[in-house]
Amino acid sequence: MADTIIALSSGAMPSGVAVVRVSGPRSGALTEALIGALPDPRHATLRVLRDSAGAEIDRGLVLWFPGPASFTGEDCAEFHVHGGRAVVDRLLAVAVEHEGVRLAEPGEFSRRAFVNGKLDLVEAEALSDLILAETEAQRRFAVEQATGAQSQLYANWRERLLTARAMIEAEIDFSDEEDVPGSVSDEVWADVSSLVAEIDQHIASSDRGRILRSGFDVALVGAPNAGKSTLLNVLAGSERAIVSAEPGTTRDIVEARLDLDGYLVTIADTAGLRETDGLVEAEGVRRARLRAGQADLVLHVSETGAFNDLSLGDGRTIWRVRTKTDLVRGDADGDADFALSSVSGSGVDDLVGAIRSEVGRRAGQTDTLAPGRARHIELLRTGRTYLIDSLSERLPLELRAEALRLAADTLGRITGRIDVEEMLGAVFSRFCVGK
Ligand SMILES: Nc1nc2c(ncn2[C@@H]2O[C@H](COP(=O)(O)OP(=O)(O)O)[C@@H](O)[C@H]2O)c(=O)[nH]1
Ligand SMILES: [Mg+2]
Repeated sequence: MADTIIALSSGAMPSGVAVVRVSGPRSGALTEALIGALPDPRHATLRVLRDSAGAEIDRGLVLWFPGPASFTGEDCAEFHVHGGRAVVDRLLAVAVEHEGVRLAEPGEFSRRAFVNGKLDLVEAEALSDLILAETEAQRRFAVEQATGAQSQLYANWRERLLTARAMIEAEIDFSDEEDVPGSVSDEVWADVSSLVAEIDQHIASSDRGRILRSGFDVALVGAPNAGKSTLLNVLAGSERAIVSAEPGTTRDIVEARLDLDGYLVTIADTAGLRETDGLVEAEGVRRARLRAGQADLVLHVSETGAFNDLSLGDGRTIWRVRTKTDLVRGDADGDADFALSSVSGSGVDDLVGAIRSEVGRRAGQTDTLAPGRARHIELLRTGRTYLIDSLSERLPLELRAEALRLAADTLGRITGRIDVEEMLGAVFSRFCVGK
């Protein structure tokens, strides 16, 4: 018999209410032991919860969800008790005294829901995203994926490939019979080619998915003392980074997370770029370059208006930001895109406004689905490689059909339809306890 698992499923205590969730075959027996007779299924009922000696633990709403009509598909119960540490600790302690009942591991409820076919992997991941969502765009992205639209797309692709493979195998089987009509394979390969194009387009939108899900990454870089940390603090609206007239103060990367029009924007303050003998500062400079090399947007900050080449490689969007305009008179902006003073505040709104529109543009307003997780993108890329193999006319038809099967399996792994046992641990262990 599977273990019956129990955990606090609601957030930080103390709180008005805490929700403790139980799932597994002994849920009913445990609930009866705590409150007496089971309440009607799915009806919130006020009950006293008692330990085995009959002493009251607390009183609260109890819900009984007999499987399979429950979140996990198993028998489940919920106890809505007062959100005090000691209340919840006592309830959990009393519960795990029962044979076959133990505390849940991170993500274990969702994992059971997946195993019992209540959710596919994409939906389970989306649920975890929904719980972690801090901004409106993240919430919308997670909801879209949680409702299965993305899963449906992959299921359709997989279906097409399985059909294609069946047609090719039929052709292989009948190829020595004279009266088979003209090859159907041209049509099949044309469809596989167009599927490659669709997958390419989908992968190309992964930047958008990543920005929606993980946020838009901005890196502040430039010479020491240019005013990077001060600018970060102004953008964050709080003293996040240490500001000092002494050059080389910032070594670690300091981040501020902003919500701009519902999009999560992460701004990273970095060590000033300069040659240095200090080991710690040199490491800071290395990290600054690395971060800038991966950022969605680099703000190149300079107090002089002179901007040396950052040599960050191709594809970086770099904006030149002249700082400390309160200290200079007249026009000395050089070739800056923005000029501002973190002290007087002038010019700061222009920069924020520009970041706002850049994020909106790059995150896109369209409804097309975008993959937001590295796991999905990796599998899409692998699937695409198999499709390219299948299109190779140099290969015997048997191998081309096999490549179609491998591609279909790879797409099946995204939603978890295909042997996923080995990656379940990786997916669900990152969930929080009680989920
Ligand atoms: N007058 C003026 N001083 C500034 C401005 N921004 C930064 N500073 C000063 O310049 C010095 C270096 O700033 P900091 O933000 O630590 O530079 P960082 O090394 O690029 O992080 C500090 O003394 C700041 O107070 C500004 O807009 N106007
Ligand atoms: Mg600094």
